[in-house]
Amino acid sequence: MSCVIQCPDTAILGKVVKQHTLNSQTERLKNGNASYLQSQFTETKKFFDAPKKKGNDPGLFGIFIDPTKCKGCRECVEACEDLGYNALKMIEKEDDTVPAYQMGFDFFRSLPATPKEYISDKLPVDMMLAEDSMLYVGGAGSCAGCGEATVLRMWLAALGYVYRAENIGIVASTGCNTVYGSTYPFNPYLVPWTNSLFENGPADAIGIRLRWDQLGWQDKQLWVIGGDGAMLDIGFQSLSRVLTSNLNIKILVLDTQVYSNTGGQSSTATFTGQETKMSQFGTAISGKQEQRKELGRIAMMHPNTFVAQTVASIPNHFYKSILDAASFDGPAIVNTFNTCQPEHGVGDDMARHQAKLAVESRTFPTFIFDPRKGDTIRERLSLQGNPAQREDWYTVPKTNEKIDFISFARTEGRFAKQFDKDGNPSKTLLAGQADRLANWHILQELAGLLGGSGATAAAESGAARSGAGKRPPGARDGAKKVTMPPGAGKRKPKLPPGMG
Ligand SMILES: Cc1ncc(C[n+]2csc(CCOP(=O)(O)OP(=O)(O)O)c2C)c(N)n1
Ligand code: SF4
Ligand code: SF4
Repeated sequence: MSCVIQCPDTAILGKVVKQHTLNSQTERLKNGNASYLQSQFTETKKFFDAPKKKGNDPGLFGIFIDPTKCKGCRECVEACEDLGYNALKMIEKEDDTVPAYQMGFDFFRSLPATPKEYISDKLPVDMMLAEDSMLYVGGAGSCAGCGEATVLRMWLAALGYVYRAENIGIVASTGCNTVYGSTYPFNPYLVPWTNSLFENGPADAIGIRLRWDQLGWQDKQLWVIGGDGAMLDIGFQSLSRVLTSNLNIKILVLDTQVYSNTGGQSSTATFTGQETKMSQFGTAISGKQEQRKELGRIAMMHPNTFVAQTVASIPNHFYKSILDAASFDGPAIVNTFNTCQPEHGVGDDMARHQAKLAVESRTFPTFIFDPRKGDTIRERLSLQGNPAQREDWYTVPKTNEKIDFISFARTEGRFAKQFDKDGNPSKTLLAGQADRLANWHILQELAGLLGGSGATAAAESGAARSGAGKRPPGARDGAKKVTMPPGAGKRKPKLPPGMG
């Protein structure tokens, strides 16, 4: 199912069907395609062997491609290969292949939905089998392989599965998402969507929320989406206002570390050493010199606010972040790392891979800060999702290779000029490395995994200047507890009727 989850364009879908249903559907076909279509379904351990063992009806599993939506990014093949299945391969769109795949997809659509008994509520990845999850249906004008589109699909899948389409509304801040999300005559969303301006998505949402609450629609999900330009820069004040409002407004940030839609200008989310349209690599400056602003850290310091940072390539963490944000009674923000192929200088099939590497290399650590978990920051903050949580860097057990920010930068075109002909990193990139380590140390310290009051300050002040970023002596000696106001985080989440 990884292929289905990771496809940015809803072009590859899976279904489970019972043998007698498949037989009756293919028997009705008069065109001689019955045996071909039967052969597209197979017996798997999960849907066939396991139910059979328990004495239940086994199901047959099939995966189908919609040739009208597939942009040929190869993300599905990469995801499948990474799991070691190698079940998919790319073929050309030709005059004889397209009609065959269209016929297969039409048949797929004519079948009934996957029966509920094959979708486990305990396995978030199963959600993509449910019809209620299909709220981002493809047809968007995004680039092939765009990381943002996969995040939008998975986000709406989780919300649709739990809350249903009729209980969801979107306020979009101008950016790539509004352009590919509203290019006439296509509309990838099956839920209401509105766009005001680049800078005021969160402010727009306050008006909608207040009106919805007047109408008694307290349980409906209202989400604002926007890029790092919208949320960290030009709409930052508006965002901060929402996070201080105690209102049930949720924010999804599509962080591509640049203003993607207008051609890749730097934002405050841009990494040190990254080359962008406003931080070119040349004789005067060599790529971005400032340190990245950490929206997640800033958001945590707002009162009674849920904050998560996550990636689509770790689906369980991603779905948990979205659903915990959705059930939180108050403002919630989920910041996601998104690959933007033209601006990051990576292949069309690399969004999943690069997001995973961004986590492993501390470039973009995952975390969940949930005020419901307790009164102290360390009780509220979980660094789950990151490998080797107590270490500076993660080392791959099999190869003993240390994965750091420089390893990540080596794989992307946006940092290419920061390496000399022998592959040595520049001073700027070393400063970027120190900045990423300093950020990681702050998160470790807040989560209670790194002690010592001087740890953060020493790491941060050294980061941009020297590229050192060393862990200070005695750093593990138990962090001080930070107390939150009494009663904070004790409110019970409200769910729409029937969803407890
Ligand atoms: C006030 C204002 N300034 C500039 C623009 C032009 N503009 C439209 S989209 C955009 C960039 C959006 O970047 P980001 O929010 O990071 O989203 P992305 O496109 O990267 O997903 C800019 C500068 C605008 N619409 N309004
Ligand atoms: S090649 Fe890309 S668009 Fe086509 S099905 Fe695979 S992931 Fe989806
Ligand atoms: S420019 Fe980047 S963010 Fe925008 S659609 Fe293309 S890949 Fe996605």
